[in-house]
Order: sequence, then C-alpha cells, then structure tokens
Amino acid sequence: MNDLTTARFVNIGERTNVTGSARFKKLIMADDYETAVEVARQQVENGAQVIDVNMDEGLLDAEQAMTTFLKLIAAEPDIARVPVMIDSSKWDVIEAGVKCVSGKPIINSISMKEGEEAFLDHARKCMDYGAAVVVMAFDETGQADTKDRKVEICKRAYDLLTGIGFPPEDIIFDPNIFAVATGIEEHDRYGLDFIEAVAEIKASCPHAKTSGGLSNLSFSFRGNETVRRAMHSVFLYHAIPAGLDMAIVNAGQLDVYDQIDPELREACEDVILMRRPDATERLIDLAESYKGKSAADEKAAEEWRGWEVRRRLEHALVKGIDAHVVADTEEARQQFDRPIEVIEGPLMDGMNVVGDLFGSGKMFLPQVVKSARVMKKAVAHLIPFIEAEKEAGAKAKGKIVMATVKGDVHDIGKNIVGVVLQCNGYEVIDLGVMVPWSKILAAANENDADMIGLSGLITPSLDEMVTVAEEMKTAGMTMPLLIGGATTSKVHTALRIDPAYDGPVIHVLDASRAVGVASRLLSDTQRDAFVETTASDYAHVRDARAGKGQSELLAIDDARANFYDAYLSDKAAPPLKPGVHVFDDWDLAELREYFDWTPFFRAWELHGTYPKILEDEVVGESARSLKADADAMLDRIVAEKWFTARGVAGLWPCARHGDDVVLHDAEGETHTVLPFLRQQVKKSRERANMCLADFIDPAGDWLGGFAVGIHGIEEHSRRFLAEKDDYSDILLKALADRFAEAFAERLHQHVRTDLWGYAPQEQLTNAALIKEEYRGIRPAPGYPACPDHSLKPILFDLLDAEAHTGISLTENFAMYPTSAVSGFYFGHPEAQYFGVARIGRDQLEDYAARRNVDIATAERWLRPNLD
Ligand code: B12
Repeated sequence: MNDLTTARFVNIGERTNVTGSARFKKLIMADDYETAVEVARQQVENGAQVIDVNMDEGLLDAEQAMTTFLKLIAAEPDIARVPVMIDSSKWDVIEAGVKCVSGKPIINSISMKEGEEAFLDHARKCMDYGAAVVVMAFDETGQADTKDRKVEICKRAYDLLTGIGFPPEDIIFDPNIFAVATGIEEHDRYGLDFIEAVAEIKASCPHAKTSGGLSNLSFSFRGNETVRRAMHSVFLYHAIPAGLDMAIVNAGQLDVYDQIDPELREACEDVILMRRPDATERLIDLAESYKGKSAADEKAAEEWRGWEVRRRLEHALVKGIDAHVVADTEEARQQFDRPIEVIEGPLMDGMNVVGDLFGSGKMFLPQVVKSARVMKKAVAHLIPFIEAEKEAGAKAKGKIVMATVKGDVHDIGKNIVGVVLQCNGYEVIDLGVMVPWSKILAAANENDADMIGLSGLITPSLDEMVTVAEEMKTAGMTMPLLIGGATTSKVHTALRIDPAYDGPVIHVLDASRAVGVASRLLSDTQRDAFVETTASDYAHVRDARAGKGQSELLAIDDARANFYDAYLSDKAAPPLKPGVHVFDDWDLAELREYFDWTPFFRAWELHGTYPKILEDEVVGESARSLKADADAMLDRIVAEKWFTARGVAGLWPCARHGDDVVLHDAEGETHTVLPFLRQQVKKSRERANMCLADFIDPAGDWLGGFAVGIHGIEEHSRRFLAEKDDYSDILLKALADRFAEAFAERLHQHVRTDLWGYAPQEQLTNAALIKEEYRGIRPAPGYPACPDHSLKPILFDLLDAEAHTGISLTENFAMYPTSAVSGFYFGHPEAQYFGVARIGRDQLEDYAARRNVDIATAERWLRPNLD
C-alpha cells in the first residue's frame, strides 16, 4: 500500500449495526439511544468516513429504530458531517431511513435477486432520493461466489442502471467478501476471486465504485483478534491497489502491514492469494500461537550509537533524534570527498526511508516533522562547507512556491505540507500568509518554480484562489496549481478553480498525499496520465453537478413559515451584568485545564479521541510522544508567559424582527441589525427550517457576543525557525490554537455562570464542556449556522473588539492574530447548532436588501451557500 493507492480509500464504520455488533444491538434493544449515538461518534472520531446503520433484528421494529437513530445523529454536527449508509434488507426500512437524512444518503443495498423489474424500480427510487446505492452481486440464481459471476452480475447491473440514467459515480458494487480458510476447498479462492473481480469491475464499469464487508473474510478465526486483524490488513493491502474504493471495517482495528509479524503476514497472504495448497492448514496451526497474544514490542536500544555513521544518520532521521546529528554529520563530512555528498548520500537515503514509511502509512506526521528537523540541522551544518568550496547545492526534485492567499492568516496546514515536501527532496519557497496573487506569480517566475501551492482556511479564500488561477491564465502560465486547506474541496476545485486556468489544477486533501501528487506531476512517465485523469475526473464532477437535481428548496416565505417554534417563555432572564466586559490577560494556567486535545491530534493527522488515542494500538506511541512534547512546551508557555490571552464579551438587549436580530443600546436610541440566514432545503415532516433568529423573542430578549485572541507567538516562532525547528514552530501554533478555543470555552462558561448568570449553579467537567452539555450556544461567523463571515465587522464594532483585544480583521474577514475566535451567545435552552446549507436566489436578494449591499457583494459573501 502506498499513499497513492490508499489515498482514495474510504473506511465505512461497522459498529452501528445490530447484526454485527452485540453491544450496539444491546443498546438499541434497551432503548439506550444516547449511548448508541456515542457509538456512532466514536466511529467518526476513529476515522470512519461513512457510517453504516443497520437495524435488521427480528425482535425490533426496524423502521422505528432506524428513524429514531438517524434523527438523533442528524442533530450531532460532528457525526452528521459524514454520510450515512442506510443498511437493510427491507425496502420499507430503507425508505423510512432515507427521509431522515439531510445530506446525500447511501442505500445499502439493492440487487437483482428478485429480477430486473424490482431492481430497476428500487434504483429509480434511489435516484429520486438523490442517493448513492450499494449493488450486491446477487441475481435471480443467487449470490455471486466466483470471479466470473461477480463480474458478470456487476456488469449487467451497471448496464441496466446507466440505461435508466443512474449516475455511474453513485453506483457502489459489493462483489461479496466471503470467509476463507474454512477448511472447505471451494472457499479457498474466495479472497483472490474478490480481488481479481474488483479489478475487472473497475475496468469495465467506468466511474462506479467497489466496496465490501471485511469482517466476513476472517470469520473462521472468531476469538483470535490478532489473526483477524492481520488478515484484514493483508487483504486491503492487495485489494486497494486492485481498485477497492471502500470497505465496511472497524478502522481502529487495522494493523500496519509492515508491522505484522512476518510469519503471520506470509501465512495470511498465502491464504488470501491462494499461494499454496496447504495455506489454510498452516494458518490454522500458526493461529494457535497467537491466541491472547498482543503485538510484539520492539525495544529501542541505545546501542545504535555504536553503529557506523551512515546507519546512525539514518536512525536519527527515522527516529527524529537531533541530539547527536551535528556531530554525526561532521563525522560523515570528514569521510566524504565533498560535503554535498553527505546530503546526497546518507542524509537523502535516510529521508527516503522516512518518505517511504510515511507514504505507506507506517510512520505518522509528528515523526516526519521531527525527522525534517534533524535533516535541516544536518544540512545547516554542511552549508558553510559547501559555500566555502563554491559547490552547487544539492539538486532538488522540484521547486514549489507555496502561499496562504490574500486575506487569510492560517499557515499550520501549509507549513506541514511544506515540511513533508522538503523531507522528500523538494525545494519549497514559502511566501507566508496573506499573499496577494501578484506576489505569488512573481515568485513563481523569478524562481523558475515547477508548481504553485495555495492554502486557505476560511471560505472567502476560495474566491481568492479563483483569482490567482485567473491571473495565472492571463499571464500565460502553464505550471500545475495545487490547492489545499480546510475549506477547500475537490468539488469546489473542479467547479470553480479548474475552469479558470489552463494548466493542471489539483486539489490535495492532506499532507500525506502532497508528495505523491508532486512526484507524479514532475515524473516524465506519469505526468500526462495523471493530469489527464484528474482533468477528466473534474470534468466529470462538473457534468454530474450540471445534470443532477439538487435537493429541493422552499421559497423563503415558506421556509420562514416553517420556523423553529422555540418555547419563548423559557428564554434566559436578563443578564446580571449587561454591557461589554474586557479581559486583558486571562490566566494561561487556568486555560490549559480547558483544552480540548482531540483537534490537536487531528492537526497532526493522528485520528482518535483524547485521551483514548494515547492507548491506541496504531498511533498511540506517536500520540504519547507528541503529547509529552506538547506538555513540555506548555509548561514553558505558562511559566515564562509566552502568550497573552485577550478577550471581550458583551451582552445586549435585542428583539427578533423576522430573520434579523435587532440590538439596542440601553437608551433604545441606536440600533444594530444582525441579519441571519435561514435553511431553505425542504425538510421531511416535523423538522423546522431553522434560523438563529428563531431562538430570540420578538417581544424582547438578550444576545451576547465575544472575541478572544492569543497574542505573542511571533517572537517564539521566529526563534524556532532560526533554529531550523519546524517541529517546535508547528507545535507552538497548534498550542496557540488550543488556547484560543479553550479561552472561548472558559469565557462562555463565565458568561453563563456570572455575567449573564442564567446558569449560576453549573458545574461541568472539562469532558462535559467539550460535549457541550451546557445550556446555550456560541455560533461563530463562518460556522454552518451563520456562514457569512461579513458579520464579523458588525460584531467587532459592537464589542469595540480591535481596541479591547488587539484583534484585527483582514479584508476577507480573517482575524489576526491567527489563534482567535469570535461569535455570538444565545441563551435559550432550545438553542442548537445546525447548518444553513444551500439557499435560494430569493433569500440572497432579500439578504442583500437587509444588508443594504448590491447583489454581487451578497453573492460573494454567501457563495458557498449558493452552489
Ligand atoms: C482547529 C480549527 C480552528 C482553530 C485553528 C485553525 C488552524 N490553525 O488550522 C481556531 C480555533 C483558531 C479556529 C478559528 C476559526 N475557525 Co476554524 N476550524 C478548526 C477546525 C476544527 C480544524 C482545522 C485544523 O485542524 N486544521 C489543521 C490543519 C493541519 O489542517 P489544514 O489547515 O486543513 O491543512 C491540511 C490540508 O488542508 C492540507 N493543506 C493545507 N494547505 C495546503 C496547501 C497546499 C499547497 C497543499 C497541497 C495542501 C494543503 O494539508 C494540511 C495538512 O494535512 C476546522 C474544521 C475542520 N474539521 O477542518 C475549523 C474551520 C476551518 N474553521 C472555520 C471557521 C469559520 C473559523 C473562524 C472564522 C470562526 C470564528 N468566527 O471565529 C475562526 C477564524 C480564525 C481566524 N484567525 O480568522 C471553518 C472554515 C470554513 C468557513 N466556513 O469559512 C471550519 C472549516 C469549520 C466549519 N466547518 O465551518 N479554527
């Protein structure tokens, strides 16, 4: 498995299935939906990108259980962000489920079991729901077991489906993974047949996807977790390159291929690939010795210091140990004729090992960034010698100019990608943040760059990226343009950026994929095919968008009529301390106690929930080491007061006027209008078209606002960069972000218990705060419930935020310092988060009038909600 082949692979969470998980079944049977929802949350946190929900249990009312559960998870933003796979053998259950899902659902499954007519009837209904569909390789004569049957049935289904206009990219074939090593000879080919069938199906059914339920494979080894995990990993190792796009799997329970005991790995491979007649017997024998045994522990010995210097350098790079690197580099320099040979020889060899380990998922991001630090220190030691000899420096694989676009201030993601590319031998020219297009183009030309990489965190940056692409076109450039950052997406890149430029445009999801993309773009043999495939993929995304009916929208008046009818007599009492409150220097030691660590690990591409992630079998070691480094830096940040946490909170009287909330000062003389947006997507029965204004009483109420920012990173960032220590620089910024979020959490608590005071007795643990078990919400401009960033200047005026906190706004409404959060406080007990999603032209025009701006400006502000 390498990064290119695993890059597209999608894990489907399997634990919310009553037929596959005894625990989930028990929870549903006991009506304990609250804990059942937590199972879904854990799946997502453990990396599931889709969750499969199945309620097919004889003693259950499956339809009712499905709808209850789906409605509950739809209300949880961190679960609802991943698509749901509605899994049932009963069509009624599927139809009931589909109605409860607001995003694009995946139906699991339909088949030709009852003939073509029923198959097409179900397929048409799936199309009506805009759903993707899993098609089981099952026909009138039964389930496909051989490769030929799998291919034949899928091909036939594909022709039938595309014949009725079913979008091919919404078809997911499941060619049935069956148990192997059962002792029955006919089962021996099952693994290999599946893998081979996947390759053929992908070749003969363009744009269709393939999937499978992985746990069946190892059914014969129930109770022997080590062997089951090894079998699953080995199977995916071969099936993904063959074209398997997704699988229903417990993502947290996969082993890293290379870390499986080689004897076991070979035995699993023999069985899955049917490499020898006695494969099953041998695996069964071997399996005995793994019962109850956990993965072997490798002890890192200090003996490496005794190795020869080349090996020592490689070890230091792979392990990220910088303690002896300058001495070792010097020793190597003396052994070589020219200093450059140390870079091109042992150091690059070591970095290639790092690159390979990372690319194949055997090493994790924090370790790679530490390796880069070792490399940079070694190179820094050699540079004066290279210059003294007037030698040319080491030749890079390629040159990339990178920048965070104008109006945006975030750079963690860009910096991580930069480090990873440098580790792999690319020269990165980093222009920093808030970079206008003219500077990006000039730098690319002056440096004769091979490609440009753009980064952005907030939605206004998307338009800025289109501008860069347009200007590159005007300038007649043809070099590839890479697009990345939290707010970017393949769809936006395909719809808006790609058409604006004639050269290749590639969306890169994360750091792990950046090297694969860069190396393909610079490869003589792979470039053309890669560029062509990506371009046709994006063209396909555009066609699919153009042809596909999007979810139906209500007229804005009808959406308003279906507003959320909050029980207004429950509204919070007037605040104990109204007005604006300034906090110049909140105690950092206290804020540290309010950290939510999970996003910190996610920023380092370590997926899982804190604190469980520390014990995770795959990433636990990496997570523990990262946490230890973070704690050590935190001790210094607090003791030496590196940061200053400045914030402001305000509470004002207000009233709802339609979708606006109008705030007035104490005398009722001046008014500030806060216009909010309303959901317009047509809802299934009983669900409201929400708008934040719905939580405010038209007869008079209160609303709050806040802004918090962490000052002081620059000095330390400069110091780390001067020391060639990107690792500490990224750590510093990631911790500053944690402080910003912790401050937002702590200030909100202070507002609830003291300033507004509607929850004076509230006593919640940090875990409960992270789960938002308190009353009231604090939506931030840019977040899904109020997606318009342009509300920030209004909020900042109300709070006099710039004067009170030193936070300023860029032309695209990003806040500086970067680690900053601002938003509103709603105190009503029913106030909740939701996503505004797509809105209609009528609301756009209405909004422009309410904001007193022209349509083009409103369009620019609301663009992400108009597509
Ligand atoms: C943590 C977080 C924050 C942190 C810090 C953000 C940061 N430094 O990354 C804090 C708390 C400060 C924050 C603040 C805000 N945030 Co915020 N935040 C997040 C969150 C939860 C995770 C972001 C993260 O971890 N980044 C970690 C880095 C490593 O990832 P990354 O930047 O995406 O980079 C990776 C890839 O994208 C890629 N990549 C990045 N750049 C490049 C460049 C190239 C060339 C390539 C090839 C690849 C590449 O590789 C990187 C490494 O793998 C996201 C939601 C989410 N799940 O993404 C929201 C999110 C990014 N935030 C959002 C918003 C709105 C805000 C605020 C405006 C809210 C507010 N009103 O206060 C502010 C803005 C702050 C400011 N200064 O202006 C929105 C942005 C979308 C939008 N609607 O605009 C998001 C998507 C949440 C959402 N669903 O609405 N946020």
